[in-house]
Amino acid sequence: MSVETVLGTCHHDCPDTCGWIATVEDGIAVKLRGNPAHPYSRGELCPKVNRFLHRVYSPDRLLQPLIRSGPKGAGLFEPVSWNAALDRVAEMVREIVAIWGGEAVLPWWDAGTQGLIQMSSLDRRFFGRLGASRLVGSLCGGTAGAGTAATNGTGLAADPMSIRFSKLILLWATNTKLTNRHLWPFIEEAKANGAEVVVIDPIRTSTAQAADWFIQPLPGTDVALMLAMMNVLIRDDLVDSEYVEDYTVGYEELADRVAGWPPERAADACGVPALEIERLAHAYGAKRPAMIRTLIGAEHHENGAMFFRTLACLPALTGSWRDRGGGLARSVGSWADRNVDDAVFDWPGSASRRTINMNHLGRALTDSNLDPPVKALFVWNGNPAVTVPNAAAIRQGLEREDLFTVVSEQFMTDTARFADVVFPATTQLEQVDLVPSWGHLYLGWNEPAIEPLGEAVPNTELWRRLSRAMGFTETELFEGDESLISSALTGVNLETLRADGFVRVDVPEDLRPYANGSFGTPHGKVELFSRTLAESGHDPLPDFIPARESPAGDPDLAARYPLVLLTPKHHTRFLNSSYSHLPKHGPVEGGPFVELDPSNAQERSIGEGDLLEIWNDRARLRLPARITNRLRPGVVAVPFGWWSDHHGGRATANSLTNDTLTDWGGGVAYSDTLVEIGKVG
Ligand SMILES: Nc1nc2c(c(=O)[nH]1)N[C@H]1C(S)=C(S)[C@@H](COP(=O)(O)OP(=O)(O)OC[C@H]3O[C@@H](n4cnc5c(=O)[nH]c(N)nc54)[C@H](O)[C@@H]3O)O[C@H]1N2
Ligand SMILES: Nc1nc2c(c(=O)[nH]1)N[C@H]1C(S)=C(S)[C@@H](COP(=O)(O)OP(=O)(O)OC[C@H]3O[C@@H](n4cnc5c(=O)[nH]c(N)nc54)[C@H](O)[C@@H]3O)O[C@H]1N2
Ligand code: SF4
Ligand SMILES: [Mo]
Repeated sequence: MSVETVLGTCHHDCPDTCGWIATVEDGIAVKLRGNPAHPYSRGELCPKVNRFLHRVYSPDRLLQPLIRSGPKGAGLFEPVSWNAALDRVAEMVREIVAIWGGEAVLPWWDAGTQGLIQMSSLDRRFFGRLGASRLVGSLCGGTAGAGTAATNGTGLAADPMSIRFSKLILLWATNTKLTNRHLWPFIEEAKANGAEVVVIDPIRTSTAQAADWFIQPLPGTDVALMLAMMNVLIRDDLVDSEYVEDYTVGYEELADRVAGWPPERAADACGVPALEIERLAHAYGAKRPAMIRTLIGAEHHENGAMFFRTLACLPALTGSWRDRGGGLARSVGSWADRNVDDAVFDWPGSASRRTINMNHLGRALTDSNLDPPVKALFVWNGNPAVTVPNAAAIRQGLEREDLFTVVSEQFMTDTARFADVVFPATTQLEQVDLVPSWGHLYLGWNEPAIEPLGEAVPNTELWRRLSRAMGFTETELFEGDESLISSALTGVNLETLRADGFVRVDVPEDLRPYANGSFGTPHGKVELFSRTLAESGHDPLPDFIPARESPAGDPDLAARYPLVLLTPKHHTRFLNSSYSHLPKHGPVEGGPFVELDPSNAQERSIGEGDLLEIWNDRARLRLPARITNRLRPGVVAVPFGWWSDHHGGRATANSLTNDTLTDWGGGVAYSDTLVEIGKVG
């Protein structure tokens, strides 16, 4: 018997990017565990990926190409040969391009794998060569990055691992214990050294329960809270005036603006008592090092970019960037650009093509004025029928008889059910990749541990095969995987990386990016006042404007739909929609439900477990009630990630959600959703 161990890296869209070790016996992976040598994940995986081999070897894996044999969405398919499937796609795409032009083809992809080449590499060349429409916007992180950059000039942020040196930790709109679990031990280390942990979240999450202090604003109102914090910091002389003098612009204008936001005014807007706001501002102004930790929870609001733009002003006022364990820690993905340049995958001329925001997939598929209309859709690394807001419009679009849909997947997802052709995709155990991380400063290597199952292929191989089927001949379209990886890397020794499984991004151990200014703005200073924002039609200063779809934003709408709906990540065994259908995941988590406060339940005579209807103009869902003390009155929650089958074959959480784009950054405001609920029968 041959036994070997193979080093790899988790590919999931998760900040932790854990290192793993697969044990392979006679070509079959029999064990997957964390790599103890990995400096960040330190030998642990998670409740999802501890069961990854069940996913890889699931009897439900798609292992052959399929062609639709029933009505769209029915999930009826017949297996066909790769050649037959490729020929069908090539024939349809040629016809569509001949009649409608290349822009009638739309690629849609997300971060189902965030590996460098399997997330997005040869697809850019393939669709560039075709002249297809270009997908823009972001379901995750784009708004947070753009908001932060409006203040700091770039999205570059503090090293999350330096949180171990902090004395005050503000976990602001992030559910660390669930979504970023490998950071928690570093927070515990700080706590053991006396740090205070504050959680700011509209939901009393498991992270909030583990905190020293929990602050519960109404959803989408934090900017008011921040404005009042700055009011107090300035009023009570808690500003680092030297830092402000040397490294910021617009302090006077900002001071003027926040003077209009005393804690009492903010309290009215955000529902946090004025005294608590004062206390928070005082703690933030006095304790050092003070780290603000956030990921993407607060970006999904109509004022999502403004949240991050305003948040980034706080460490500049207190000079907290000077401290190891201070500043603002969010995605560190852009630090990886020191060693990784994915622009090498671009295709010349693509930049001029028509763009479609990925969050508006439903609108694009159903817009009769779109010229040219979307006639062919390719989806990989994502399950938009479940994960994109206003999903009812997406389903309506996917049902179009004149739309040709191609999906590359590991499983028959809600999206894949609507495909005309499905291609089987490999898992991370079956493909080579390099995985940059947005949660820590290590690049991970992923050596394939086993041969591809059945006829599944990595995404890169799919694009090579499609290029061949289309009769394209440019050599760039056929570049091999290892060559793609090495062409994008600089300053990394591939042999060492392969042997170790990870390498630190080329940044100092003590990374304090803005201790001495050096912000990414043209003058190197923090823009408390932003001329760039003014020029693009935004308020140059932080300000709080309630979302249109919120109780304060549209009283008429709120009269019909008085409850704010949050649809958060909730389950330890789910990664977005990726695991809810698997036997060791979905059934263990129970099923979807509506969570609400006892007062809202009482008003409507709702008891625990009652079947509820939850609805707005977009959709209606039926789910059992779960009455808890985790939400404020007026806020309800439905967990995200369940497929339509789990909802009785109907709408999912995102059928209800708002697809208004964020103020800037190209994201989407699914957390500004209003609904009503009532007991069925
Ligand atoms: N178990 C598990 N882990 C995951 C995932 C998963 O699906 N399951 N998904 C992964 C992915 S793709 C990502 S991007 C990360 C995301 O990681 P996080 O950003 O930590 O996760 P979210 O749950 O999206 O949002 C965090 C919190 O933001 C809160 N929030 C929403 N609106 C507001 C607001 O207006 N103000 C404040 N203060 N808080 C608000 C929500 O209540 C939620 O508790 O998690 C990753 N990790
Ligand atoms: N209401 C609501 N909506 C949300 C969120 C929320 O909290 N609430 N979270 C948002 C966030 S943060 C995110 S990141 C998005 C996630 O949205 P999606 O990216 O659509 O997330 P997943 O459901 O994980 O779908 C990933 C799919 O990629 C497939 N896949 C994985 N690896 C490969 C591969 O190598 N090749 C191919 N071809 N396929 C592969 C998986 O099988 C899976 O079906 O959802 C967003 N939508
Ligand atoms: S999903 Fe996240 S926590 Fe789990 S193994 Fe992958 S990177 Fe680690
Ligand atoms: Mo995400």
